[in-house]
Amino acid sequence: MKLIFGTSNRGKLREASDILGPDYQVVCPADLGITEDVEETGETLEANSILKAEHIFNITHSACFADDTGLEVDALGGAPGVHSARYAGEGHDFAANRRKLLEAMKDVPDELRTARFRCVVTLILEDGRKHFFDGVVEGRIAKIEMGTMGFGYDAVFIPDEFPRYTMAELGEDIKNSISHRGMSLRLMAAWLKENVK
Ligand code: ITT
Repeated sequence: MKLIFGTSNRGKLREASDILGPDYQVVCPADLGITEDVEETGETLEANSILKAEHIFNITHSACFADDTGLEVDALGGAPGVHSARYAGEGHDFAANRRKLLEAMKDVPDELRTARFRCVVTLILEDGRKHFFDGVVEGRIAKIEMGTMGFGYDAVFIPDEFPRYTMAELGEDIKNSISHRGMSLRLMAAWLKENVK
């Protein structure tokens, strides 16, 4: 089955292809020559996930999905949350975002460094109906950056299942097996198998 993933983030695209496996051909808007971006003006992950999926559906009228992901840090009252991409400014600068986060967390003791990635996927099928799939992975914020794999906040996020490593040290296969995106996209794939013949 061909699915358009409404993202401009190549890291997400690679992960989605691996997670969904050979039964799905995952393409992104850029591969189809679609260059218009959508403004993420929603106040929630779900709202932005819908905006991104609808944007692609309105152009293509084909089966598509989008994800909006946020890092919720308890010691920061849930920030950066829905603003994770623009935490350090408009540039979507992953390194600047990580630096700002580590600075904000510099005096926070170990036991209060809990955090989670939350991912909301919106799937829109050709009939225009929407379906939602949520994924979450619990962990904590590292004191320094560690690892070079992955993207975004991976180098500062230590998942509870592997408490000695950041996501960026664990690598893509392990990340996908435990991650927020792995969870939501596996739920989506299971739903598609059951409901779309
Ligand atoms: P699209 O909207 O085009 O999909 P984006 O990178 O802007 O790409 P989000 O708004 O969903 O995607 O992401 C919010 C931020 O969270 C952004 O800075 C991401 O790099 C970061 N992020 C998302 N998923 C992540 C992951 O699996 N690991 C680490 N950081 C992640």
